[in-house]
Formats: sequence, structure tokens, C-alpha cells
Amino acid sequence: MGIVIFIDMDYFFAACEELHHPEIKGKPFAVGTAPEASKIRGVIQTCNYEARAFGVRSGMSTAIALQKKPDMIYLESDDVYYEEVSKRILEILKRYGMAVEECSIDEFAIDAAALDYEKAFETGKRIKGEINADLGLPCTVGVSFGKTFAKMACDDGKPNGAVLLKEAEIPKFLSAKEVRKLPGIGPKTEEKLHSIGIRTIGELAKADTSMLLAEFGSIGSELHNLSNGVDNSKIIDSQEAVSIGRERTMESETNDLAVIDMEIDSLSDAVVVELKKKSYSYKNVTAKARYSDFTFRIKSRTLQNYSDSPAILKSVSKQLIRELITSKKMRKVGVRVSTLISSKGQNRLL
Ligand code: DCP
Ligand code: CA
Ligand code: CA
Repeated sequence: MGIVIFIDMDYFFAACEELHHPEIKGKPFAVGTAPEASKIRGVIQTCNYEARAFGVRSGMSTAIALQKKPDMIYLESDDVYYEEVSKRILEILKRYGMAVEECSIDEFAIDAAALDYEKAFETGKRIKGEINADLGLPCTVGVSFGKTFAKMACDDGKPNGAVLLKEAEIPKFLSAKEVRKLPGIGPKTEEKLHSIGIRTIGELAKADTSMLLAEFGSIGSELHNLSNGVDNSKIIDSQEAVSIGRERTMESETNDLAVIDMEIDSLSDAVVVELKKKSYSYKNVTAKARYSDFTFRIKSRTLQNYSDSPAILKSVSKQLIRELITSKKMRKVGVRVSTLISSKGQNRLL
């Protein structure tokens, strides 16, 4: 590991929508999964910081969000557009000639091992300015030693910030933070840690290694390392990254979920066969629908952790394909996984 520049876009889907609808800038608004007409059946994907001030959050049902802010402006998400923007961000980052990992649709880790802290921080701020000038989008940058701590520094600078966290400052930075601030700790692991009396990263750092191993298996030692400021993850350049997908035209155009689910199951199985062949795990799932009028739409979801599970792929794809049901019938459906890592010899937080 070495110095990493980490970029995370601010209120990403909503910021993209602001570019198309400049008149809503500054007013509370959210982007959700469902079409406007049935919006309360869907989920909020993100919202601008003005809406966050009313307690609206990613992952909240739109019905609850509208209780918090009844006159909030609502837009249905347009994943094709956000993917395009994400690729344009990646192009900007690639100009610097360093390896870039696409960690999610709006997060990128740049390998700045060849630079010192000052130069890396300067470069990070320059990239931030360039993304803003070229695309009109705000982001936050974190620079630290290792991907995980660069991401955490970035989280601390949100929104529209820039944070430099040198290696020597990492233990102090970590110690008082709650364990869920460590990337890789989801609600279940958090609950389990709480139940054994561990609430802060500092407490996790001091916990007994063999106890953590017994309780959590190999992720226990990974978490212990991270809490002690040791990050062994590598940056996987986007050139090495691939996506694996399968699509199929159905026998007849349909909106019948029983038929569509069967297709999704079989496509997911085919994707997993390919994944296993290459020993990859996935973090991002995309479902695609091509309609009777030949237009298509996609929906994507980033998982909390890498997975190689066919069951997770099926269930996430089925959720996503439901979000693509419209009055137009589907003629073709697809399942794709991206943000892949080799599962051979990798530490994974499953
Ligand atoms: N997203 C989603 N469903 C979620 C969480 C996020 O569809 N439950 C999508 C919408 C977000 C994008 O992923 O715009 C990036 O997620 P982030 O967690 O990075 O959140 P934002 O970029 O929206 O806000 P910020 O990073 O400023 O906190
Ligand atoms: Ca973001
Ligand atoms: Ca993000």
C-alpha cells in the first residue's frame, strides 16, 4: 500500500440531475427508484444536502421521505445517464497517468504511491477543480496512506471538501470513531461488535485478535488490521477491471414477472458460471430491460461488500428489474456484474 487519492462525488445522482434541471438547484429534491406517478412505492436513492437537512436519506422509502418534506421535488433515476457521467469522470482521472480503481459508480481510488503527501494533496485538489470545471459536478477528495483511510478521510470532508490524513495521524483519526465508519462494517457486523462491547474503532484496535478471529473468521483479523491503521488492499486499475453480463430476448414481449424472474435466474446462473471460471467476485449489479419500442433502461446497485453468491445476484437483479417495469412490455432482459476483483488470495469482507 502507499499514498492514495480518493474521490467521492457529492450527492451524485442528484448533482447529475441538477445539470439537467438547473432550476431545482438549492431547493430540496431527491432521486428515487419509482416513476413519478407511483413514486411512493419506491426508495430514495439520494437527495441534495438541502433535503438532507429535513432528515431525508438514501435507502429510505419515498413515502417516509415525503412525510419529512412533503413539498420536496422528486425525480426518477436515470442510471444510463449516471453511468455515462461516471465514465467521463474516469476519463478525467486517467489523464494523470496513474492507476485508477472504480470503487463504485461515484468513487475512485488513484494510486499516488509515486508522490509525496503534499504533491498528492495538491493533485487531488487539482482533480477536484477539474471535475468541477469540466463536468459542473462537486466532489470531495481524501488523501491518505492506503485506500481505506483515503476513503475515510474523504468521508470526513463531505461535502465539497479536501482532507489530507498522513500515516502518522491515522491512529488518532480512527480511535474515537464509531466502528461503522470503517468501510466494510455493515449493520450486522456493527450489531455483533456492539454485543461484545466494542463501539469505537479504538476499542476494536485493542480487542484480542484470537477472539476476533473466533467471532468473525478471517474478516476479524482484517478488521483488526484496519482498526490499527494497517490497510493491505491494492488498487485494481480500471483497465484490468471487467464486467460480465448476459442478455436474452424473450419468446414474446411481456411484463409478466414470473416469466421475467425465470429469465433473470437463468441469466444470473450463466453470469456466475463465468465469474467462477475467472475466480472473480462482484460488487455492482446492473439489470437491463429493452422494451417493445427498442428503447432500453438500466438500474444498478452497489453492494456493501464483494460477493460471489448466485443467490445475491438473483435477488438484487430481481429487485432492479422490478424498478424497470413500465407500461411498455419488455422484449429483452439482461444481468451484468461489474466492480470485480479476483477472489484468489484477496482479503474480502463478505
Ligand atoms: N445510491 C443508491 N441507493 C443507496 C445509496 C446510494 O442508489 N441506498 C446511489 C445514489 C447516490 C450514489 O449511489 O447518488 C452514490 O452514493 P453515495 O453513498 O456516495 O451518496 P451520494 O453521492 O448521493 O452523497 P454523498 O456522497 O455526498 O454523501
Ligand atoms: Ca458520493
Ligand atoms: Ca459513494
